[in-house]
Amino acid sequence: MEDQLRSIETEALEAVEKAQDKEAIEGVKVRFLGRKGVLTSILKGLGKLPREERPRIGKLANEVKVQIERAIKARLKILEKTAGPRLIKGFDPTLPGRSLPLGHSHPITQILDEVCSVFERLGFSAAQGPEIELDFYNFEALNIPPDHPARDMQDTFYVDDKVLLRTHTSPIQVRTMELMKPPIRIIAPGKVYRCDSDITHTPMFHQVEGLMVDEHVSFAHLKGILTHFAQEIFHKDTKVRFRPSFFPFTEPSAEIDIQCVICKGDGCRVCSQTGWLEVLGAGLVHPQVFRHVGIDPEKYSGFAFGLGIERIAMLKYGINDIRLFYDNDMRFLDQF
Ligand code: 2NL
Repeated sequence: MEDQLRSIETEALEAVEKAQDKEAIEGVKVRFLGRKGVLTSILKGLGKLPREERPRIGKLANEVKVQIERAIKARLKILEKTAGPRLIKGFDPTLPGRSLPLGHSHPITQILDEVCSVFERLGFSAAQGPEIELDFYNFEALNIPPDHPARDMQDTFYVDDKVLLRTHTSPIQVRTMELMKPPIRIIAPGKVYRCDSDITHTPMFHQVEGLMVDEHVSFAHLKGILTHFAQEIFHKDTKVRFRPSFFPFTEPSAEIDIQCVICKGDGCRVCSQTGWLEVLGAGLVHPQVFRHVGIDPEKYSGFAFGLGIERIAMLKYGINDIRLFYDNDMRFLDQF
């Protein structure tokens, strides 16, 4: 068996060297490595050998296979280099064809997918909901009272006094809590709408919110998961800082900064000389929110967070005008 393998190797390597074109190489490949090839039939017959012989012969057969493959690759390379253009009536069929322009997903979609996949790897499932929402799911259930500034006509697009375009993706999470019993671990990606437009705001932008509800969920879980998130999206050594903040729907609340990706904390224009960039808002779900959806705040606790995708994309790529994402200028979009 061993001798047979050796002579197959010699024979194959000679055949490879003799081959003058791609077709000949293909023939050698079929003869030795193909489905009905010499080597394949040996590998198939391994089972018939005495048990103690199998590993050694198997290994040798594999080595021979690798040698032949390597020789074929090397020979193809040489043939490619030496093959001159073959003219057929003034037309060279070996010239490469004209390539068709190949599209790709929008940079915002790319970041959105990336953010979602970080949380999906941690066991969060993506949930969906309507972009045209009821006031109850967008504000009321989130402990945002009727006179709260966030409801101001200047920020919210109203359809009528009870119906509006969602201003964040929180209503997805409110709806999920209404339908599901804890444990809950979801992310809510999607489009949101606010009446605002300048170099850092567009009337439509993308948000990802997240929610984890169970018994004994603590601020420590929030810190661990969001630190991991920042280090996956930016850099594995990214420094993060949790600052006390306020949201009507969480208590306590925090804003999360990463060390400036541009100046690494020294202070620059992007971070307004602070060395830090705000990337997330988060907190422990307010008991009043739990009561609105019928979850017992004595038994369960949870954390929630929210982030703007455009903002993450701008920081990650050093883009200073958000409107570039929506001008549909291919010279800009094709860079991603
Ligand atoms: C930010 C802040 C945040 C949440 C969103 C949330 C959702 C439910 C209950 C409680 Cl259903 N909280 N979401 C919590 C804290 C912050 O987003 O700056 N977003 C861009």
